[in-house]
Amino acid sequence: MTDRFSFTLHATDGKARTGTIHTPRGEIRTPAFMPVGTAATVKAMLPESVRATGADILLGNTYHLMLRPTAERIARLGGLHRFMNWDRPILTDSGGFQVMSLAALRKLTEEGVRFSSHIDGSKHMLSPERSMEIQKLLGSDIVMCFDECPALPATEEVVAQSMRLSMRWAQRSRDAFGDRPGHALFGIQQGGVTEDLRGESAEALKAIGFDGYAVGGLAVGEGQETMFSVLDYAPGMLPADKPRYLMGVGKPDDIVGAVQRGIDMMDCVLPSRSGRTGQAWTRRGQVNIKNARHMDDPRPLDEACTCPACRSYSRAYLHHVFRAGEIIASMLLTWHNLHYYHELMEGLRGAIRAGTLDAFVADFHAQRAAGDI
Ligand code: PRF
Ligand code: ZN
Repeated sequence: MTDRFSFTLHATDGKARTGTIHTPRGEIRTPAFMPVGTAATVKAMLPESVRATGADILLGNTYHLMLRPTAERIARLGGLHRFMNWDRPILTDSGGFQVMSLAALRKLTEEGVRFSSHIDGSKHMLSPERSMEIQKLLGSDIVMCFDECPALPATEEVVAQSMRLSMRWAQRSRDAFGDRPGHALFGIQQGGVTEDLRGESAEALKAIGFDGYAVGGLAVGEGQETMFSVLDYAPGMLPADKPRYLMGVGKPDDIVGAVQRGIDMMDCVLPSRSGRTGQAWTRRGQVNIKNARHMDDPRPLDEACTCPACRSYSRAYLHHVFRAGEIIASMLLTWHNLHYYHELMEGLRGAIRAGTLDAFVADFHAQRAAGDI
């Protein structure tokens, strides 16, 4: 254990990197996938089960927690780690992105965003200073700058103005965060799909100086091909000796492509959310457990998977409990999906260390092309 936040690179393979982020609450093996625990829970999972799937770190949300149960209440109860019974690292998103996608009556100014809660309509304000205060009250280990992510498609002028606002907010986030040993503050690059704007954003962030750098503003409907074309240059604009985090990504093939392009951390609701809608992710691609073809199938979801859902239950059982609306369906499918995602990350880390990433990625795509069954 160290009382400082630091990042050690172990190996690279092409642009891909593997390393360890050291925090006082434990180590994060990179490339890392972060399950999303929006409302102080990874839905349908106990924290010890999330850990058993291979998670080193969870993501929490400023926006949801400030509204319910409030950051002040969580602080009085000993902070988010104790509140939700997860003592390992937590990264919190800053709220701006969620305000824009969830809140009503938003009013954006230089100061910040005024909005009405999607829960009860109550009025709130988020600014760089308030977001830093909330993330401190929560006890977050990795704090994200307060930024604005423009909805795409948008004109280059709109994206440029939004990015420059986010860079002014990044400076205010840095000033408000102050010096908190053991806690990290990450900057967020914006600039849409325009290389010059991504470059301008990276230079602004580097001039301020952060403990890590996120690529924001992607996976907002531009499609994988466009996202990858931005990832061909965006991570290389950020410091090589700091973690690089791609926000809100993604499907397994998005993750593989992002890691190949130099990304170290990712988060996505997909494995947990799709577990609750009957979608499973396996080596062979996506499986819809609702499908009638599973009704009499005694085999597991994936005979090569060692998760509890695959070790002890048949496809027929998973199909049945899902169709019957039983809670265990969400539990088992979420467990399987998180296990699959973390096994994929472990495979990527091992391949980068061994210098065999190309072969690993070729095999990843070949197994998916073979399809389920
Ligand atoms: N900014 C923040 N959170 C985010 C994003 C962003 O651009 C995205 C974009 N995919 C997801 N979550 N603060
Ligand atoms: Zn499984």
